[in-house]
Amino acid sequence: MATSAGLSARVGPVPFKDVEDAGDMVTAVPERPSEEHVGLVSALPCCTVAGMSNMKLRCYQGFWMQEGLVPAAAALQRRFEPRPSDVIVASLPKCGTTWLVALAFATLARRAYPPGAADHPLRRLNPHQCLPFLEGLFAGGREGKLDALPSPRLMNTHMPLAMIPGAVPADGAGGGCRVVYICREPKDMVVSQWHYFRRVYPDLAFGEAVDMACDGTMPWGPFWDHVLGYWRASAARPESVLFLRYEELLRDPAGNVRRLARFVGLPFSAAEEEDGVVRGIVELCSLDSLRGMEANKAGYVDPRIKFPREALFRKGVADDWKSHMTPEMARRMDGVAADKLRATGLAFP
Ligand code: PAP
Repeated sequence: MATSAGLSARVGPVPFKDVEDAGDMVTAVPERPSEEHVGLVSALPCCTVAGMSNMKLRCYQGFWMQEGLVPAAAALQRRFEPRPSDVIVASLPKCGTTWLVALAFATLARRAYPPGAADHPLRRLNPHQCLPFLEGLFAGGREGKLDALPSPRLMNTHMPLAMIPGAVPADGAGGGCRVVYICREPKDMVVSQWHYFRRVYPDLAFGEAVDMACDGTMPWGPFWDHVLGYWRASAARPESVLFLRYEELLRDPAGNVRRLARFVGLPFSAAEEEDGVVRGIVELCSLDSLRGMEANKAGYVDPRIKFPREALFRKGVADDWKSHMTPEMARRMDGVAADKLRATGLAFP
């Protein structure tokens, strides 16, 4: 288990759950006292999602989020200080986050934890426990823990890029870190979201999930603005933002793991290729492998909201929308996509 003294001597990324559990670390990093945000939150546009126990979303700087996360977004923008060696895994929910988190951790930490090792953290922890979730930490005033992590830090967020200041500085400016973004065909994201949400909110109608995506009023939405923020940054600064697609990962997982490794400055050596390290990472992080781990069969993603961890590992295919959407729903979503993505160079064929 990690200790704060032991951590400083280590190379990152280290499994974040171990850091959280280390007693002396907890006392070494006091929580930030909560700030007064009532005025900020109550002044923002609001909408509720009926099928989700009237979940309240607020529109903050153009993006909808659960109102409890607005203070986290504000604190993150004010206080997050990226290190040049940081790697941030970013996504909208249900676009391949868990898979990419696992692949990124296995790739960056492969020297300390070869993928075949019996004690690999991904064999005892849910992938989300291996990375700090930025807005979760900032929501609880616990972001001081990030400072104690050894470099390179590997972190996870659903925040739009515009809300992670300094991650990708404007053209010509120095600094920043590296961001790996994953997106997914939006109709499949909606299907995945609906199945997931229904585990806690069984009354959510599929049509409501489609409406949320089309109207933009889904957590961290609008989809288009979220994706385009990262898409445009990847075009302007390809050395800073790697833009991946879930469908491409399905088609060629090994090729995309190699891309990821090159992007973070840790390309696989000829010896690693020969030893089957890439194949080992792909196998360790495959849906069947992760689904079979005890840590992913029990427990909750977030103990407060009670989404079972096993709900993160459902079907894992492309085009599942074909067995869920009416032709009219699909046409509507495709129409919104065509409209929002016109002349951006981004498309979901
Ligand atoms: P999150 O953003 O809440 O972490 P996320 O991991 O993005 O969720 O979404 C889960 C989806 O990724 C599920 O898709 P589905 O509902 O269409 O099946 C899940 O099956 C898929 N998924 C999770 N892990 C893997 C994996 N290792 N390989 C392929 N797909 C995966």
